[in-house]
Amino acid sequence: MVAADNIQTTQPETKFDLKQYLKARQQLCEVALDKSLPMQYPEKIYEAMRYSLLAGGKRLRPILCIATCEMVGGTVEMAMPTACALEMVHTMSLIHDDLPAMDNDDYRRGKLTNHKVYGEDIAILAGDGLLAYAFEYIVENTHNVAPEYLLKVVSRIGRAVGAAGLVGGQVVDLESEGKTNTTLETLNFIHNHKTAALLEACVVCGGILAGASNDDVQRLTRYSQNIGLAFQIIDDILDITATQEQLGKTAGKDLKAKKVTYPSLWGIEESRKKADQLIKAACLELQPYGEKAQPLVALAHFITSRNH
Ligand code: GRG
Repeated sequence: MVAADNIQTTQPETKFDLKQYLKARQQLCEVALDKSLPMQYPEKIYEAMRYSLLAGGKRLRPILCIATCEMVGGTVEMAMPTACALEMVHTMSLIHDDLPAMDNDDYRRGKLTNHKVYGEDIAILAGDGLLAYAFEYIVENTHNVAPEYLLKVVSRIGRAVGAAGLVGGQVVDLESEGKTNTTLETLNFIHNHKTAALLEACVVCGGILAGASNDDVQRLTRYSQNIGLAFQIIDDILDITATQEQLGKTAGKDLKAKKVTYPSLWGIEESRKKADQLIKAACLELQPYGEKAQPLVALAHFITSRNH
């Protein structure tokens, strides 16, 4: 697990202790994720699925889901199965992204990638297994939530994952490989789909589970789209400025691949400014929730202050 102690928490406006909050929430998520996927026959595939699911990471997606559910009036228990499912989906996208046919990476979350340990065949199947299980897990394990809300959640996550979301973003990313004339519009398309779509599903589904109104859903959508793009801008900056040890994966990959990124278009300082503006806009959407929005406000600031 990524230690909460390594996290910088620059949020001037609030006394909210993000470090403590993240530590407690990460621990809750680790326990829930471990329980969600017990070992069974055929052990080989469960071992491969658990290897990546329990390899650490910031657990930002489940924490966003739980925080939003609580802000809108729900509980941790209502959100936890969906939160775990979102981490399963995120993990499977990382396993597939790291495959030789895609990004061809050897390290992820500070460990060897899934295919390096289990082979490409099992890594593909581990990703498929996690994706299918995520949907089953929500439906079978969520209690005290109206079935119509669960239907909405399942539909939202399906949309975020498929060709209208992660898959679509990945396809355009692959098409842009080796091209130095990728436009800002295409770059935005890639990251709105590859990165922001799943973050949006985390936030909006957390809200839906707690019975969010249409107005809530619109606010949460705008909040999450803004933090999603800011997250990617910072990710691009970290690819240049952070070490492999800090990132837990190969650093400097974008430069090496001559990939168009936000810092390559705008420079690092301007990119940081744009990310800060997006975070400000995101937090403005949360004003109606007052004190209850503190975790989501702090999480938004964490996105721009993180160093990994
Ligand atoms: C989802 C069906 C399906 C297929 C996958 C491979 C693929 C299609 C999409 C790629 C998605 C991808 C890897 C996007 C990058 C998202 C991103 C910025 C990941 C890093 O997230 P962090 O920093 O990582 O939150 P940790 O390890 O902390 O969880």
